[in-house]
Amino acid sequence: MTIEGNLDSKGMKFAIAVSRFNSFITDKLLDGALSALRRTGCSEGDIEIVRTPGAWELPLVVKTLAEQKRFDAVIALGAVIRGETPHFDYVAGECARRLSEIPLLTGVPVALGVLTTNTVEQAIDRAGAKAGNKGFDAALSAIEMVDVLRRIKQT
Ligand code: INI
Repeated sequence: MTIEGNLDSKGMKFAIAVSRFNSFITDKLLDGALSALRRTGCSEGDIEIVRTPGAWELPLVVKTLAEQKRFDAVIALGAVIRGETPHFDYVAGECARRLSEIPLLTGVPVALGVLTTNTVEQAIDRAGAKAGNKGFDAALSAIEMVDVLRRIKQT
């Protein structure tokens, strides 16, 4: 038997936590995530968007949202660009590491849509230019995770 999640988000509730730092990139990631949710059937009223100052602040906001149990999944969006910060390794590493702990603590899936790139060009490419839109991809992962967890629990 294979258990696999579908990409139908009708009736699912999502929170999107999106950082304002590098908003010229994160706005595109948000557009991508919203497009994926809408195109798979999610209603506008089932999506809440929360802004954070930067990627560093995402884990606490995502944890707070996940703990509320109001959402089937939380999508975290941000952009950490190496060229712009000597703190890249701390901000990028800690953000991803702490986000990864939240689903295990809360049981709520968290999709990682935080870009960590060496250059602005790479970030642009991954936010809808040449290399797809990682916000779109993160939202699809969230939808699939909600469905696959439901299916596992039903068996
Ligand atoms: N935050 C980001 O989301 N991306 C970055 O590239 C970045 N840089 O370059 O520093 C960044 N810094 C801000 C950080 O996330 C916090 O908001 C700040 O340190 C205040 O806590």
